Amino acid sequence: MTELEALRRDYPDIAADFTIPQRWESYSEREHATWRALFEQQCQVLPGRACREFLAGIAKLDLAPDRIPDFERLSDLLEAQTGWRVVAVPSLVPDDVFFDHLAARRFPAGRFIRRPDEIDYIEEPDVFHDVFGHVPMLAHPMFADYMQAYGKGGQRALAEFGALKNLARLYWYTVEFGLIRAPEGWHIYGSGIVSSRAESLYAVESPSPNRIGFDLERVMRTEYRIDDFQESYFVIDSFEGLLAETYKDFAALYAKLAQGPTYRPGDIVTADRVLTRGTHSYKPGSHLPRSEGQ
Ligand code: HBI
Ligand code: FE
Repeated sequence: MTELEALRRDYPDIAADFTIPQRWESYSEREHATWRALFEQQCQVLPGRACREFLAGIAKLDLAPDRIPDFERLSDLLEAQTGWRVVAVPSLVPDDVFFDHLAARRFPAGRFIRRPDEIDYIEEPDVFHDVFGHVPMLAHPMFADYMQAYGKGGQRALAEFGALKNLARLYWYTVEFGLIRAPEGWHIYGSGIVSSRAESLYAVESPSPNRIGFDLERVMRTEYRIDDFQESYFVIDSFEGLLAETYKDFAALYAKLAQGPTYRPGDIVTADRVLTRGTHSYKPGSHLPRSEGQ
């Protein structure tokens, strides 16, 4: 049975591109209340910590605590800004499907919302992570282009052995867990951080993680952790600069990456522009290390 056929049992109306109708009317009051609780919690921590482009996106897209957004209405506002739309999916979709959506400027967002007992941590992306975490940055023209470039890069990387792993690391350390330079230090733009209260505080203020100036090859050589706060964050100077990196010859880069070292999540190397060297002392819920692909 294919992945799509398996999903069809729970989602009879799933399409070939893994999209489903959002059925906004079907959200319960309890589900809207979960959105509201998460939204209000983040509004308390993000001013002064999230970058201004993220906060501007929230305002431009009329994102508000009262209700889970209706994707059609949200997409109309987003499309007017950058040409992107948001489509509903069950949760994680296969890599090729994900890349095809991004390359077409469609962001696949989980339809479900976490249960109240999962407020602080979920394994699969829900509507709060996907819409609150990812969509505001898609209202920023440079970032919108960067995400599409990632989708196109992914389509090509699928054909090249090993390249997907390198590209997925870039996504992880930018789109999901990226920081950007600010006059007073660094601000958050990564969706995995902005959608988590605890990691928003940790990423900006904790002395525990390394904060290292972004370098494309360095990031593509660095494994990541999926089960705990990041040990290293990579700090970009600007979204213009990040987008410019995607115009590099990735085929030559992948060939180079096939040789040479792979770094562990907490490593610091000689060539790094180190902004803060982590103490690694604060390890919330630290369990055994687990990283990508394990
Ligand atoms: N699907 N819905 C969804 N969201 C993601 O962030 C996502 C995905 N499928 C694959 C994927 N991410 C990554 O494995 C790729 O970026 C490599
Ligand atoms: Fe995400």
